[in-house]
Amino acid sequence: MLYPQQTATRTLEDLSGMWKFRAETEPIDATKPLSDFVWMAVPASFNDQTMDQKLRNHLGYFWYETGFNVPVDQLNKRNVLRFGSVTHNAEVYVNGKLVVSHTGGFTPFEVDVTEQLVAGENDLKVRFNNLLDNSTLPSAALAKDGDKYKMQTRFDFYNYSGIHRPVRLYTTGATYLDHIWVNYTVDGEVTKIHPEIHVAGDYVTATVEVIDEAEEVVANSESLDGELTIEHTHRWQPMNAYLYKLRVTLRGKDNELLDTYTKEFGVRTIKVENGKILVNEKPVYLTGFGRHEDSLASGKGLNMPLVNMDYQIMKDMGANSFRTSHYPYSEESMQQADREGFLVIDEVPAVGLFETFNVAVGIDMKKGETWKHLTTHENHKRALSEMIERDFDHPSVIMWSVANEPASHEDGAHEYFEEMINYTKELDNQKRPVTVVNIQFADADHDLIGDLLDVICLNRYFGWYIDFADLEAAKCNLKSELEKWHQLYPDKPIMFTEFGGDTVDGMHSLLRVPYSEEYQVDYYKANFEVFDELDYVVGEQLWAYADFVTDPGMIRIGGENRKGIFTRDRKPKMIVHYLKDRWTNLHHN
Ligand code: GCB
Repeated sequence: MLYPQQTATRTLEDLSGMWKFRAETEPIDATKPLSDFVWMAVPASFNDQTMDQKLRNHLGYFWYETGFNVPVDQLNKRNVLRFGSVTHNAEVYVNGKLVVSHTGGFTPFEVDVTEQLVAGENDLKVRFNNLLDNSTLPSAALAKDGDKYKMQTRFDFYNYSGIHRPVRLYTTGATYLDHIWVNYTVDGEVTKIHPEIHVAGDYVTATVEVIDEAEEVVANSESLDGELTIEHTHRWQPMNAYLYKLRVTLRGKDNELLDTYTKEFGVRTIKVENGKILVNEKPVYLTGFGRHEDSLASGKGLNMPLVNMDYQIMKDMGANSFRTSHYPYSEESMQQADREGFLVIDEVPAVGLFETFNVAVGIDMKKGETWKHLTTHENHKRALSEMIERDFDHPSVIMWSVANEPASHEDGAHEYFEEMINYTKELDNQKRPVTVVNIQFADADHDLIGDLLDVICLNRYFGWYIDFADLEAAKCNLKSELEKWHQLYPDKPIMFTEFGGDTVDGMHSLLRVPYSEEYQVDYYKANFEVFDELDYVVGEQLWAYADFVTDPGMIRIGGENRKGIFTRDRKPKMIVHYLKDRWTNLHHN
């Protein structure tokens, strides 16, 4: 599936706007206009657009409705309806008829609706749910009490839902391109490209061109499976991006133009060797954050001005990377990450694969039987393949994260992840490194899957959930755990994908107590002191970039996780200035 594009052969219409919306509190007939609705902006989460608390917190099914007009000429084309994402589970109805269902809240899906469309006004309805259970990604415990759902999520962010990313109607001819992957190998300056291109329908001739940033055609081929060579390659470098375009054109009899599509890509290598992550054969040290798609009013909905602002803030601070914790981010933000040169760890929504998980990590949890009780296999594989299909050509993606903090210390974890990691490696022709982000419970003494990973990625909270307010003990324990990991896997790089402590902006303390901005500074300095002594530590991604909304909870002040180094509205906490200084003076890269 390609990102929708207006080209000489394709039209594109964005159906964003104000749609009708309601909860399914009674049976709804898809052939009738929606009654008792409220207005909702699309794309966005529905939750924070309403003052109706019952609606905000409703668990179950919901409906959206909109109308759109189709000119009579457009009916001669192939019409495709495409959703950037619907969280978590969607059924789409066009003029009353079910046209597609999709499971998984963070990847795109599309459907050919040509048969269902009429000239003039058409009706579009989307039924979705915000329910998660033992089979879904993310994971939750779901029960039903009469006709009421009860859900206990196993993750630490608010379960925003709805149509989160753009809804578009695009057209193609009967012959169209529907998959392009730019496979390449690069040796010095010379890049050999063997694109993987799928076409539906018949064509007579094809051209494939590689275009550089000066809009010069630097390689071309007259067949879809021909080799293309860039003689003097301009590599895509971390924080110094360079993007090529691959333009594919199909023609029919009499040279008639059938389809044309242009896809951006970058040329870089990525490899793990001798305890280092190498980009373009050079070791990189990752600086940056775990983040969330989370903003005022939009919830988890696409908010490009904020994405852009965040990228500029991160660049200014000397951050060169982030993880898409805990789900694939929007296509638009990935495209922009390519252009800025960020190094991205791309994560599937496999968060909460830990049966007895509780947000209050300090609470002693008994060992569960996660791998006996979860039935996520099928959904996990689908989420991996949809993420890789979508994100394959992003040069920014340097590693796949197959899960965040699963119960990797429980029996059955090795079998489960061996299967998922092998599957990921089979799908990715680029053979990027693969990781599973490790939880503190599954420390070096208990984890069962470290041997499967290319990079050991640790989420550690010494000085917060463990050794609270005791940074001396935190440093000792952190160091001794790191030494154990290194002993176990001396050739594997180790990086931090999370570390942090809740900090209330504006709270100051001469005693530098936890929750104050002073403690956050001390906490990070203590962690950095340990990292800086160990050359096998190859990266530091703080938790988190900004405060974000969670379920209400005793340790979630104001319904937010406050570990951000910025508040939710991007006010800097004290640590920001220290970090900028550290990262802009780091000589690791
Ligand atoms: C974690 C999770 C993250 C939480 C964080 C916290 O380990 O991966 O989703 O938000 O801890 O702040 O507790």
